[in-house]
Order: sequence, then C-alpha cells, then structure tokens
Amino acid sequence: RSEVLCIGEAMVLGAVSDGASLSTAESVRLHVAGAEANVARGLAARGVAVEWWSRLGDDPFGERVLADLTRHGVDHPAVVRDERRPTGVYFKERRGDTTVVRYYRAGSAASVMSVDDLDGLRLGERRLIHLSGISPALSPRCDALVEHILRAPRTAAVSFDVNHRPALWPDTATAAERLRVLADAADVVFVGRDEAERLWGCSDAQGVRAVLPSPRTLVVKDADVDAVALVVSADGTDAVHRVPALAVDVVEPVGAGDAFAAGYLAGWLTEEHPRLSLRSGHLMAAHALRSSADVALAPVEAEFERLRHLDDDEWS
Ligand code: KDG
Repeated sequence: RSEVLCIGEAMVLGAVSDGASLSTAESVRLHVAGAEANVARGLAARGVAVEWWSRLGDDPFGERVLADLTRHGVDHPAVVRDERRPTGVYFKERRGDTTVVRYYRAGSAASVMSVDDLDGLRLGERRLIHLSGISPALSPRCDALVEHILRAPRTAAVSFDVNHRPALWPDTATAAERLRVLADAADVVFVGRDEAERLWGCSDAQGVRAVLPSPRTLVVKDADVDAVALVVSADGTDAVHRVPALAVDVVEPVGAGDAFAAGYLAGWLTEEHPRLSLRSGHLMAAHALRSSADVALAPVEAEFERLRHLDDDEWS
C-alpha cells in the first residue's frame, strides 16, 4: 500500500486557448484535474509512493482520469466506478487576468463518496492522508467523510488544503466556519493568505495561527510574495520559516497551490528542513504557473536539487 493516500474528486477539465471564449471557441483541450489528484501527481513526480481514491463514473471520462493517473505514476486500486452517475466535468477560460471556472459536477459519482467507502482504504496503513476543503462542499456525505477521517482515532497524519471554492458553497460565512473547524483538526494545513483574509479576515500567517491553533504545521502562501511555515517545536511555540516566491511569468494560476502542496509534503515526508520543503513548494508551483494545464511535471531531478540548494541571495 502507498504511504500517501489522496482523497477527493477528479474531473475532466475543458480549457480553451488563451483569450478564446467558451461561448465561441471551436475546440476545447481536455485535461484531468481535481485538487487532490493534482497533489497526487505532484507527489509521484517527487518520487513518493502515492494512491488516489474517489468515485468516478463508469464512462470514458472516468477511463481518462485513471489512464492519466497511471501515466503519472499514481496508484488507484480502490477507485469505485458508478454506473449511474457521471464523472464530473469543469471548464475554464481566461478573462483578462482572471480565470473563470464553470463546474458541471452536481450529482457526479464523486458527490456520493461516503464514510462507508473507507472500509477498503486501509487508512491505518498510511503515513499521510491528503484532503482538501473542496470535498466538504460537494455534498453532506462528502462532508461527513472528511470529518470522519479527521476526527476518528487515526495513526496517519492528515494534510488539508483549505481550497475555498466560492462557487461550491452557499455563502462565505458557511464556508468560513466549516473550513475553520475541519482545517483545525488536521496536522498539516495549507491556505492562501488572500483566502484566509476572505474567510477569516486574517492579514498574515500569525493571524491565521490565531484562527487555527491546532495543526502542527501551518503553511500560509502569499501568492507571488512568499510562503510562511509555522511549525510547532518541542517547547510548544512556533518556529517561523519564510521563503520568498520565485519570479514567474504566469500563464495560468489554477493548480499552482496543489503543486506547492505536493512539493512541501514530499519534503515533510522525509522530515527535511521546512525551509527546503517551502522551496520545493515554490519550485513545483512555479512550474504549474507556467502551464495552462492544472498539473505540470516538475523539472528534472538534478536541476530541482540545484535550485533548492541555492544560497538565499540567489533564490527568487
Ligand atoms: O486546485 C485546482 C483545482 O481547483 C482544480 O483542479 C479543480 O478540483 C478542482 C476544483 O474543485 O476546483
């Protein structure tokens, strides 16, 4: 069994070329997306043994998701195929500097993921389970699944990317409260500074710590500025690690957060210094930012290691 298990909906993504509009474009490029599946592919690219689990339709898009994950080295032995519900789909287009996302996922196979599904997943044999704040927004059953994994007695660590997707929640206040409670039950939490501001009114990493006191590792990413990891040390106080972001010509930002999480977690798994894990996160994110797909392969290993170990003044 893989040491890491990522749980959450994967979808087929239809993207039009830059500047084209979904209402008039004649062709759409298909990719495989979904935050937790993106993290799984990123971890596999860093050499981590990783499994992804969700429910998929018994349809060609479900086949596409599995083939893509296999190609990226992600294991998926326990995925459930649903004959009655489809694989979710979403589309995105660029409007100026913003990416507009349209979901066609209500009633998808993944929307009926439930606590009953956990029997075959051998959570006790994992080191790390990765979840995100997308799943609790999909349905009450998905929400219960996430809550159960976080709160039932467990031996595996849980990482949780807050991933607030406004289109999936009834309103911000509901999302804010639910995501706060769930994130605070995890061991490693990722959140964007802007996201934390929108949800909880926090302006910096210390502010997020006041809202989420429990996770041993709290990573607050401030877009093209920096990422800060607050890691509880032996005396119970936070050690603060801050690494500036890399300067990148952004093609498309969706998926960069997942790439960052994969880079950070790959380092966390080998217990390397948080500063190096933050650098891995930035390097992976930079790569995703330069691609229009939601997931992109990391640079080759030797180059990755060279970049990670640059002196501080050469970094960024
Ligand atoms: O983080 C990227 C994801 O948001 C994207 O791949 C699609 O999972 C997705 C979602 O629910 O938005």
